Amino acid sequence: MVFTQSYLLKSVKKPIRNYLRSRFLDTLRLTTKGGHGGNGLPKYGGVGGQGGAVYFVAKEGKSLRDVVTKYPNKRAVAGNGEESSKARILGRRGTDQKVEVPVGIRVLDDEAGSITELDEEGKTYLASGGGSGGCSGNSFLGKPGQLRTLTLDLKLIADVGLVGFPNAGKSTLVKAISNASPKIASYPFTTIRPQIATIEYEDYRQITIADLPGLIEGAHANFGMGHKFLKHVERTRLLLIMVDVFGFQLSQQHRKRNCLETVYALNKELELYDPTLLDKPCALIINKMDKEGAVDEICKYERYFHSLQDGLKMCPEELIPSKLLTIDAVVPISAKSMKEIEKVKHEVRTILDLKAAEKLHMDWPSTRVAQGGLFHAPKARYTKETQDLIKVLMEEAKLTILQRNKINYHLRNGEPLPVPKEPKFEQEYSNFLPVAIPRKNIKKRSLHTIIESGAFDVEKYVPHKPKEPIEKVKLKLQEQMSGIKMFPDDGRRRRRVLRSKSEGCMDYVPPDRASELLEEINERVQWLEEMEALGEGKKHRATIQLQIAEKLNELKRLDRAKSQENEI
Ligand SMILES: Nc1nc2c(ncn2[C@@H]2O[C@H](COP(=O)(O)OP(=O)(O)OP(=O)(O)O)[C@@H](O)[C@H]2O)c(=O)[nH]1
Ligand SMILES: [Mg+2]
Repeated sequence: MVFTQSYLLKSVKKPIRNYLRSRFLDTLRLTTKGGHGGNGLPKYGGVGGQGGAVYFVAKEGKSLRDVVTKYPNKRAVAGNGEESSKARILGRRGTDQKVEVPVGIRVLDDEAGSITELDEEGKTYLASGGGSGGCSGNSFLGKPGQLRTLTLDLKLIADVGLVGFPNAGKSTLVKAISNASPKIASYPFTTIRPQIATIEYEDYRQITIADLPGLIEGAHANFGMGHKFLKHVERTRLLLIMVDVFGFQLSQQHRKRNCLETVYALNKELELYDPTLLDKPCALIINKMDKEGAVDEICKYERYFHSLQDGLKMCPEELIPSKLLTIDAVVPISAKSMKEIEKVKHEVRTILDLKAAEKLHMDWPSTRVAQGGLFHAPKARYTKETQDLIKVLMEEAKLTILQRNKINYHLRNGEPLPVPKEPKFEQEYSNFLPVAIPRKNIKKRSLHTIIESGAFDVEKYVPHKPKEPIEKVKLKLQEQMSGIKMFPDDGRRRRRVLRSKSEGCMDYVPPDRASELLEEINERVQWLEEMEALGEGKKHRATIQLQIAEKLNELKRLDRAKSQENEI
């Protein structure tokens, strides 16, 4: 009997779904108490030490579970102040208690509500002050420290919040794009506690993503996991809404929703939790595109994803939200087969950067922001040695300040150095080129006038005359000039070219070479005499005498030839 009873009790204690027992804590009630002030010593006017204080200090990597481990009773108490004594008139201050809490904690008071947010590493909050030490002002009796009961509420800090129905493939996507390895299974609510993963890019940029437990229709009424995890998307900068291309059906008793309806349902749940969440930038991920018929399915609703307003007519009344999400990007993917995963990464980064730029009222890509930094990441890095070498080369090359600035700009940007360009004539000297000034009163010529001007006449073909050999031409010319026949007669009668008198040309009469030679000799003799008279004869005498001798020889040869002709 006893055995049966204990067996039954045991079986009652055993949890039905073990995996639902989460070690994840996101709220914790903690009692804090400042240290008691030490008593004074009236005999000597000694003052007791001040009681220690309890502080909350935000620390990266800590969890609320760590707080519970350190303070199992959920009480953090600071040390009491030292009592004044003969040996130590002024009592020592009690030791402070520093409670290390995770970054992202909101401290709540039962009466005052939210008091502070410890959303940065090292941020501190004084939870309970210590009591003052005993002195003449308080009859040398130390005061008790402050006692408070505070709630620590953790809101995860991630850049991207992943929201979707169960089984949509959220964890599969997180596994594909980040370093995390969350639990993946084909049953709903596989993920039962939020998990933060980091997406790393090739340029070492890191973006954190929060994988949240699935939401279901009616989560606001605490169905499924309820809304309790939605607080973790409050601090995210981008909502990643994920849906199964074939929609979602929790069980046979529930209605099947297609993928467009699931988007409206998620929209409604977010709105019911906090309508301001809908103002966040949002990307819609449609998963399981590898499944058969997925393309046909997505084609049915594709145009409504970009404008949810238009699709409202297809939305069941109970799912219609009063405020709609603005979807910045729609990315169909297959998380399981890792298809289009890079596109998700790219979209996430682009949207975050764009929104950050918009917040700063900047253009994108910015022209006003200095090169380098977040928005102008260098494409390549020049080593210090290369940069120094380029600087020396710039000095050597005596570049202008403008040219140096241009090269420095490329160095800073990690871009290839500019290639020097040959100045284009037209560009460099265009100012100097003659400008064709159009004539005033230009009249258009008619086609008839143009044809008459001979512009369309085709030139007649004139065959090219073969050239006479140069030596032959030279001999002919000599013959003409001297009047002596040097060119042997080829027996053919030469045609005399007679030009008309109207052209101003006379019949050609070869001059007498002998009289010509005599004239030339006389000219030279006279010229030499003149030179001799001027005292310049010595300079030219030899040359002129040589020329005269040559002419005389030629004259002799002519004379001999003539006498021979006469003899014949
Ligand atoms: N065919 C196919 N199956 C997928 C794809 N992505 C995920 N799944 C499957 O869908 C099931 C659910 O995947 P999870 O990643 O656990 O889904 P979840 O959205 O995290 O689910 P909860 O944690 O329960 O909210 C698993 O059996 C996955 O193998 C996909 O792209 N194609
Ligand atoms: Mg999951």
